[in-house]
Amino acid sequence: MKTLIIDLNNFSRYPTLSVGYAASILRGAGVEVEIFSPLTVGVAGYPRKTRPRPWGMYDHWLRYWSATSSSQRVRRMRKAVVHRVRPTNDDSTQRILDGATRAMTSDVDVILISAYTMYFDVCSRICEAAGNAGIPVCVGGPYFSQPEIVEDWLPLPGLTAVHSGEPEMDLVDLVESLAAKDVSRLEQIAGISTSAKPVPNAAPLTHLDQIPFPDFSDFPWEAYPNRIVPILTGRGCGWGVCTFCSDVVTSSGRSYRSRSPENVLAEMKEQHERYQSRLFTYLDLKLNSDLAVWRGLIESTPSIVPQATWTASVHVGAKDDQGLSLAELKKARKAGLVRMTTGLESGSPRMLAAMAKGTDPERTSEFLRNAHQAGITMRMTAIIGYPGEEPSDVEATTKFLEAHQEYVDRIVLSPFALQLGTPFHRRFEKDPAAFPQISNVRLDRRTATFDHVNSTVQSSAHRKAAFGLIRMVHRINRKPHTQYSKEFEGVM
Ligand code: B12
Ligand code: SF4
Repeated sequence: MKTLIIDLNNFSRYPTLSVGYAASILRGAGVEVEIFSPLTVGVAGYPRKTRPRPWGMYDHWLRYWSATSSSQRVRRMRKAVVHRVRPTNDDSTQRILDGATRAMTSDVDVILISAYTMYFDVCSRICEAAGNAGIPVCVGGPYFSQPEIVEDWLPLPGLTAVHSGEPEMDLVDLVESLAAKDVSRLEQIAGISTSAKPVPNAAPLTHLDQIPFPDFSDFPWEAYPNRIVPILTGRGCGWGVCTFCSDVVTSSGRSYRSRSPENVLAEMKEQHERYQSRLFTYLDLKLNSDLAVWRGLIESTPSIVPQATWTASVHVGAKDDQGLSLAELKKARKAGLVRMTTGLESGSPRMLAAMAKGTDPERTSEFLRNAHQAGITMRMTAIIGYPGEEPSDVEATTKFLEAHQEYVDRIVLSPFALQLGTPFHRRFEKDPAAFPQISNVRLDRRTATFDHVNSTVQSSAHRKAAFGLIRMVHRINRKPHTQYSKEFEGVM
């Protein structure tokens, strides 16, 4: 039996974890697997933020202004421009379709597509081609955890089923039922929706150590600038309550579960040997969620992979032990941790409380100084325009960054996004009157976000404060590359 996996995550810096897991599980059960990656037909992944050009500040301001404009026309024009430069544009869609169709040879029994919602158009054309060739198709991915997305995709002609949740334990059964075109067996699988029967997500996986290590052997390693291996030590986030966060409502992010430190270290060793790589990126939303894993990594990595270099995301919680003391950060640096990312989101305690961020600017400040002293470069995310934000809150973020510019390498500043399924969205859905700042709300199912007008950001005082913040962000982002930020440029 042969399964074709189409990877529409398609990142340009390293292989896709979910696809590596699927390949490994299916091969382990004797299923023949072929992977189609759009990189092999010259379609670049989604662009990630890199060092801006000197004039980038004005470009940033224009993008911010057009994203938050109250004029629908301006926002529509912005979307059209963005569409043209993305790998979902017409040229890329055609190339992906041609490549995927070529891969649908007569010996393919089943097609699995792993997709972001932005790839709806190309998926619909792939499904149609598969339907014409009589090959069953199942689609899955992070955002199929949301019923609105499942409902949108299910009617696609040629699509047999949508999967919501983590399919690892059922994947072989899933592929066999699809190949046998046995719909009643297929519908027994948790998380499988068919046009006849949309269902809720499969329950989150519990015994993560039972999953085999991902197989990245089919990925076009020569297409990446260097060999970075992605690893995930757990699913979800140990904090998990930030109101704006869509990561913790995705298929694999819905609750926090962890692997054992031994299992993670064994994977690191095996992947190092298989792919001759010493570069790793941990995809965990909060690598310091389970302190036994975090401490296991900073303790044992040097003996497992000497001279390993790696990156991670952490959450600097205001309370309790976070595993991020100066001594621990120094140890982490010695173990190869060269770049971390963490969410500042705002420098205003009032906004952090509104977001349920669980952080405190003073503690974050201490953390940044310590990380810098330990020699770890730092990337931070920040949000502008969270509903109810005053110009003085924006100024607090600018001041925080100004005071810490020496310790921070890159800032990703994003306008508040109302994302489908987030705690903010579900609250808004129940009681829109509680958020008088938000109006003209319309779901864009292709991006799983709601277009809306946010009056918080429309005043000239807020715009002025926003410009000051963008200027500060630009100053930080213009810092020259360090050796390590170069190695992981565009990764995080
Ligand atoms: C790590 C990560 C990245 C990494 C690597 C991405 C990659 N391609 O490997 C980086 C940082 C590069 C990145 C970039 C971007 N990302 Co990203 N990323 C994530 C993150 C945090 C984890 C993804 C991951 O590996 N999870 C672990 C694996 C095991 O889980 P999974 O992918 O969900 O797969 C499981 C299930 O979904 C399912 N599954 C997956 N595919 C299939 C297929 C079938 C047939 C079946 C049955 C099941 C199935 O099985 C898997 C195992 O359980 C998610 C958030 C999240 N919590 O998922 C966002 C997320 C996937 N990213 C997102 C976005 C928007 C982006 C960007 C476009 C952002 C940007 N503008 O820069 C870029 C695009 C990158 C690209 N494709 O080129 C969105 C996707 C939203 C959407 N509408 O679909 C997410 C969900 C974040 C969010 N909450 O908004 N990302
Ligand atoms: S700490 Fe990060 S991943 Fe965790 S809930 Fe908050 S924003 Fe989401």
